[in-house]
Amino acid sequence: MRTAYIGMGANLASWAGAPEATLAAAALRLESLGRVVCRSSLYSTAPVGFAEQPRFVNAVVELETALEPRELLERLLAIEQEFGRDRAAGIANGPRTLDLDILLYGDLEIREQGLVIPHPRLSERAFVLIPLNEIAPQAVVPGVAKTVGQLLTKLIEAAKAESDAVVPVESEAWAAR
Ligand code: PH2
Ligand code: MG
Ligand code: MG
Repeated sequence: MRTAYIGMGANLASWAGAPEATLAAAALRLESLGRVVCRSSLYSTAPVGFAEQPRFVNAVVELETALEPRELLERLLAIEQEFGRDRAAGIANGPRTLDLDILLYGDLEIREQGLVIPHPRLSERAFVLIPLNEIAPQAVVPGVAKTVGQLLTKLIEAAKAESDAVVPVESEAWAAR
């Protein structure tokens, strides 16, 4: 048995309903792949990578599974399809009814065609790290040898450093009154 963390995302309605309802129904379907040990809260998140699309709902679940990574991936893709995911029609990073990504799979590092674990953009994505940190702050991310909590702290620091929305202004005239 291995512990895998599965990232879930949706920003289009499916037959199950709005993205929240899709994620709830899909989390139940994940029970067919192992044991869903815990689930993060749901988060409404700004789209990353392609801005002109609806906000996403994201969550992460912890799955204890006996499936090998490749088999797990195939089964996740099949569940995406059950919920109406049409990869052929979709644009990269574009809107989707359901996205299920393997974020971590035990302490394994895999780099194969179509299967990269840990998820290659895990460290840059707050919509992944925040829900993952909620349920597994101590999980170690192989390859970078940092915990999820440490990666989130780093991401927050980097975001603060880059943000120019509100920055202090040094002014002698202002200081002199
Ligand atoms: N997924 C993407 C691209 N951009 N943005 C948010 N907020 N949430 C996602 O799940 C997401 C995204 C590609 O998988
Ligand atoms: Mg994804
Ligand atoms: Mg995906």
